[in-house]
Amino acid sequence: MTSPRCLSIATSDSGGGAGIQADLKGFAAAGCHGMTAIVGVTAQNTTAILATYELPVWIITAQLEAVYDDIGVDAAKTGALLSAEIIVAVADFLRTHPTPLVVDPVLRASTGRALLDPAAVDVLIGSLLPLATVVTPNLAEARVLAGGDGDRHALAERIVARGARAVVITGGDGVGSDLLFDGTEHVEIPITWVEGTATHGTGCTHSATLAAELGQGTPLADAARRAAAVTAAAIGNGLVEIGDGAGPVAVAQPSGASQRVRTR
Ligand code: PXL
Repeated sequence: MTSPRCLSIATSDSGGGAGIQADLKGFAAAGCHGMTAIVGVTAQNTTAILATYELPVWIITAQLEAVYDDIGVDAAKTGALLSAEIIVAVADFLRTHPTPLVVDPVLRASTGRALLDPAAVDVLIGSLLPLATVVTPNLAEARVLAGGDGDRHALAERIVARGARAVVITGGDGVGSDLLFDGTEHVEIPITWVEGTATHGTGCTHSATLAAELGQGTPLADAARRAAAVTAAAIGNGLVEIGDGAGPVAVAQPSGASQRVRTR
């Protein structure tokens, strides 16, 4: 009996709030075995990213090979990928290892620093979107991916036209719902608005939970509902006392040792 195997391809946040660290907490909360292919490291706390370091592509691919060769992956997610070179390496690998894939198109930290070279956006659109089961931009990221403005329905349709199989435009920018578009139907996913200042890691928690659900075979709309609910609760539980800036969200971890069983 094994747990669903979920992989985060993303960047470390030394402050433990977002990135790889949030993804692992999200996977654990969803009862998955979490794994990582770390593409870079940030020196970061709740107030700022002080430095960013990209890992060489060979060690990123080596991490992916190590995990896929022995363990296997039921679902993966990407987070901050930092550069065009890294996106190309990750996309080349995933193209030959088809996997249910959540692409969280992280462009910028909420504290301001870019987490993707702006020149790499076209590479993300051209090489990673076509591999995505679902892409999870916030509204600002959706405008960039869609290449212009428009209402959420129009943005979602343009993003799917650019190759993603489905998109969830996350709310939280004052919008009371996430919007799922699967290429056919627009589905509003209501979000329980939770007042809270400890919001660092919100997007990562959302996409990690979505990946964990897809890895367990949950249908996309149900997986998106679950991701919205878990993320709202994690903001409600957020660790406001941690650091001087926006504290990390806190995902409720399972109380017992029991994990969901993966069926082959
Ligand atoms: O929330 C997006 C994100 C992803 N990855 C890393 C981050 C952030 C936001 O700060 O630092 C490493």
